[in-house]
Amino acid sequence: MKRTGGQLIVEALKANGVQRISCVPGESFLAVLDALHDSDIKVLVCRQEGGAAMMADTWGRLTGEPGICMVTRGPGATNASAGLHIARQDSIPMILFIGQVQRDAREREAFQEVEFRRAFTEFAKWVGEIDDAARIPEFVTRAFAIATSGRPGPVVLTLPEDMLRDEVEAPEALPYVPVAAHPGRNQLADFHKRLAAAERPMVVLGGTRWTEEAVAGIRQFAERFRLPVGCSFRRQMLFDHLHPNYSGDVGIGINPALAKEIKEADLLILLGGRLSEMPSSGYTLVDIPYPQQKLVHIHPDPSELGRVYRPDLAICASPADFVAALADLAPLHETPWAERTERMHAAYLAWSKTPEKSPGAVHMGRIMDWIEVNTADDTIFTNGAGNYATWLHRFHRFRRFNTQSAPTSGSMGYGLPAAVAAKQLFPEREVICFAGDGCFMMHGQEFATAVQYDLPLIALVINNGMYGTIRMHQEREYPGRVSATALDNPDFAALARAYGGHGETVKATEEFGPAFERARASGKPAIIEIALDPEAITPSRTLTEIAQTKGR
Ligand SMILES: Cc1ncc(C[n+]2csc(CCOP(=O)(O)OP(=O)(O)O)c2C)c(N)n1
Ligand SMILES: [Mg+2]
Repeated sequence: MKRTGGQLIVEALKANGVQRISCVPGESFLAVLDALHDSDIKVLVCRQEGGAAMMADTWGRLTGEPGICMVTRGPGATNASAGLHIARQDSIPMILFIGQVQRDAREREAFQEVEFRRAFTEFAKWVGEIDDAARIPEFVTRAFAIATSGRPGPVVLTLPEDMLRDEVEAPEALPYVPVAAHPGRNQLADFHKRLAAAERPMVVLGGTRWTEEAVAGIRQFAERFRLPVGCSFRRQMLFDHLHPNYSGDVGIGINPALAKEIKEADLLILLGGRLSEMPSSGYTLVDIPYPQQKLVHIHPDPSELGRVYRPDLAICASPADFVAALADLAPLHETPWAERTERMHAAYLAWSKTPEKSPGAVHMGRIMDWIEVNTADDTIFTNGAGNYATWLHRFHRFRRFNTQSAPTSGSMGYGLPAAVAAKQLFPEREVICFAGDGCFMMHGQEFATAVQYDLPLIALVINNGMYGTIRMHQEREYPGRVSATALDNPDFAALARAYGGHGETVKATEEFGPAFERARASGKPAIIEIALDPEAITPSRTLTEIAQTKGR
C-alpha cells in the first residue's frame, strides 16, 4: 500500500509511542499536518516556535522519551533554536521536525531556505534531511535512537515539502530500541574498593536518564552507605531534600559550607552529570584537568569521561543502569563519615531556611514558606532564568522525581512553556511556574496556549521592574550606572484576564495566600503578579549593599 511522506512520518511517530507534539504550522509541512488530522496524536498549536520547542523539551525531560516539535523552515526553525539549545545543553531527548524547501530548489537560497545540516550542527546531536519518503522509517527510528542513547539530546530532521507529498511503498515503522549502558563487574568492584578506602566521600547527582526507580535506588544506596548526596544545578528532583542524607544544591550561589565539603572531599562520585560551569562554581570546586579529589565519574557518554576532569575511575553507564547495579554492592563494615553526612544535612537545613528580613512590603521568603506548607509533594515547579529563581532553588524542598523543569542552560522564557507542557502531561498535578517580569515576557504568549487547551497552571510573575540579574551585575561592576536593564511592564493580572485566564496582583506578603487560593479555585490558567521591591535582589543582600561592595 502506498502512503504519502506525511502519512509515513505520522505512522513512524505512532510506532514510537508518541502521544503529543507541539507545533507552529507552516506551508512547508502541510502533508504532515493533514496526516495528523486522522491520528490520535494530540497536537498543541503554539504561538511561537521557541515556546513550542521548550514544551517538547519538558516532555523529553519528564518522560525520558523524545519530545516532538514541528516547525517550518527559516523563520520557524530559527525561533525554535532557543529550545534546541536548551535540549542540547541539558541532555534532553527531543526531535525537531522542520518543513524544508522542495528538493529541486535547494541551494538557491529559496524562500526561507536555510541548510540546517550546516546551520544547526552545534545545536543538535544529529541533523538529517529525508530525501526519499521510502526512507522515513529508517530516519525516524535512527532519530529516536540517537536522541535517547548515550548522552541524550535533540535531533533535527528536515522534510522537503515535495518529499512529504510523494506516495511510496515503505516498510512498516517499528519502535526504536533503547540502548542501555551498564557498568562492568570489575568497575563495580573497583568502585566498592574506593568507597571502602574513603574518609570523606561525596555524591553529586546530575544529568538525565534517571527514572523513578533509579531515584529510589540512589536513596537506598545513600542510606546503606550513609553517604552525603548533593544535586547538580537544576537537577534537584533527583533527591528528597528532607532526607537526612541530602546535603544541598550544587548550583549557582552554592552554600559555602557545601562547596568547602566538596573541595575537601577525598572521593567525589559524580553520577550522571558533567559538573559544568554552573554546578562547579565556575570550575572552582574540582581542579582541571587533575581533580584534587579521587574522582569516580559515571556518565552514559564515553566522550564526556575525561573531557574536562580526568577521573580516577570512569564508568560509562546511564544513571538508571548504574543505580540498578548498586543494589548488589556488599555493605561496608564501617562508614566513618556518617556523622559528617548528618552535619552536612543540618547545614543544608539551615541554609534553606528563609531569611528573616526583606526590604519592601512583599517578603519572598514568607511566600516560599507559604508554598512549602500549602502545596503537595508532587507539585511540578518550572522556571527560566533570573534572580527570582534563587527563591525556588534555595528554599523549596524538592521531594520527588519529576517535580522540576528548569533549564541548566540558563535560558530565560523557559518556565511558562515548560509549565504548559508539564500540565498537559500531568493534568492531575499542580504546576507552578516561577518567572521574572523579564523572563515571563519572553514566552508569555504561550499563556494563550494554556487557555486554549484548558491547562490551569499557575504562573508567579515576580516583578521587580527590571532585568534584575543583569542590574545586580551592573551595580557590582559599575555602581550607579544603570544601563539597558529597566523595564516598564504591563498589568500582568489584566493580561491574564485578557487571555481568558485568572489574574491576581500581590502587593503585600499577606495577600499571597488568598490570591493563590483564588487562582487555584478559578480552575483557569492563572497569573499571580508579585510586586517585588527592586532592592530585594537576593535573599541575603540588597541592591544597594551590592553596589557598595565594589572593589571589596
Ligand atoms: C534568553 C536569554 N536572554 C538573556 C539572558 C541574560 N539574562 C540572564 S538573567 C536576565 C534577567 C532576568 O530578568 P527577570 O526575568 O526579570 O528576573 P530577575 O533577575 O529580575 O529576577 C537576563 C537578561 C538569558 N539568560 N537568557
Ligand atoms: Mg525582573
